Amino acid sequence: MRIQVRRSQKQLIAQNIDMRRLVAILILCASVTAIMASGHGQGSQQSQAQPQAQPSPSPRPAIAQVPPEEAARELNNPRSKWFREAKFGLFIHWGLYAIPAGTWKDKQIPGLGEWIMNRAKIPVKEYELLAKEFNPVKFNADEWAQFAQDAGVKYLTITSKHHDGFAMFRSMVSGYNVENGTPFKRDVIKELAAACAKHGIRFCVYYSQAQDWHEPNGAGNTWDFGPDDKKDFDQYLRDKAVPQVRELLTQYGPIGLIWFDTPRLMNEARASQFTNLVRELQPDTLLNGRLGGKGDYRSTGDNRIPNEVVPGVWEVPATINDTWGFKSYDHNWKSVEDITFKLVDIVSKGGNYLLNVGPTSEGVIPEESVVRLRAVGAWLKPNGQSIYGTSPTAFGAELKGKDWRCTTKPGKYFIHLFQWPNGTFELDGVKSKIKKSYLLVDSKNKLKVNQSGDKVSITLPARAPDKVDSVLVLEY
Ligand code: FHN
Repeated sequence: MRIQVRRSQKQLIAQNIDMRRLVAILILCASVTAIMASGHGQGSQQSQAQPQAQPSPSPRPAIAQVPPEEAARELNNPRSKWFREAKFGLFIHWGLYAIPAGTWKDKQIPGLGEWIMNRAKIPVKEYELLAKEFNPVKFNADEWAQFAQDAGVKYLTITSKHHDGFAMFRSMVSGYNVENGTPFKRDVIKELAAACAKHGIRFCVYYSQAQDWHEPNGAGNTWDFGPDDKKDFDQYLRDKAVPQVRELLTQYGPIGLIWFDTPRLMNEARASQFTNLVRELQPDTLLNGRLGGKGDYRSTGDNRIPNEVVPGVWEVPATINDTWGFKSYDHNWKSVEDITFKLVDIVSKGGNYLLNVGPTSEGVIPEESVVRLRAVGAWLKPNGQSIYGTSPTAFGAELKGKDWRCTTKPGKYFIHLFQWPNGTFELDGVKSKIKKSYLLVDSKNKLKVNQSGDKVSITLPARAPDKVDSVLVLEY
């Protein structure tokens, strides 16, 4: 396999900033135009499209590019250091929608599990009765945090309130919450925050700041409350969303990041109410890119992986099947091979992978998700140093295929081999002198390196040490 070595991302940014600025601005304009034209923009106030878990086949970019100086700002932000190093996070979508689990009045409702209220146009008065049934007696925060640790994720982001408006935490602002409005009477966010702290997992919360189908003035519920443009959205922000975010920031210790979503009706002024609150109460907390104002990092579209290295700080939110919230009949689980590849692929392009699980109404993370994520965690144990804290590929030609990927640290290339080559692995265009090479799981056994000019050839053992991804290290 023959490839060209490229300079590092930081060098490129530093040395080519002027030349690239114009190109980047043009790309940015094209990306934004394409996203807005498609009507799917995360920041588009016009977009009423109901999201799908799977990417649509449209050519819109997975993520809007930003100018190089903006990417550099994201990368140099000390607040985002832990996030840049973490690379792998666990998303949890859990709420009342886990009870119907995709079926309403004996009918399977198409679309995402957590969107059932909207898709079936369930009136608030009917939907809110689910709270009286919510009693997830098998929920064990410690087991969830242990699972997150076993899976090798470094942060966990849970829905503290999704679009249905139901808070999974004790709230003085609205009685429509898990502690005051259900037979369960326990604060899920409190228990999970404590368990994550114990297991060394950064605790983060998702909060649907704009859509709230329970509130007359929240965005999204047009079947009970009429069109959004007739609503007093600022009343909803003032009396529910902003005070609830205040509760999240004051009741549960450090919050790694707040994951806002679908910024309908949001604008800079409205977004700044949240930004100011976060900066005032927890200045270290990161803001994601879907608030409706400037965030500390950006998300791709759901399940959208860019085709190339993307400068800056970003994350791919992704489903493990085809829904976020639990659906009893969604069995389209991604394989361990696919998840591992996606993790490495995303990291080699400079991003984080935020992989979702949707627990049941009993408080159980589906076994199919557990088995798969534990397998990824087992791979990460000996191979984690090729993921956590790494930088993107030094090459790039490999991104056209799926045989291998590269992640880097100073003085090291980690070559992830998804196809085990027959005898030798060859690199072309290597400018540095390779000092040694070995398999990450067998670092004592040095492999034979032949370097002639910028061509490098490594002699490999006959068998791959890992059937999914064997990591070859080249030190220079
Ligand atoms: O509408 C939500 C959806 O339910 C889910 O929470 C995803 C996760 O990225 N965000 C929105 C759609 O993009």
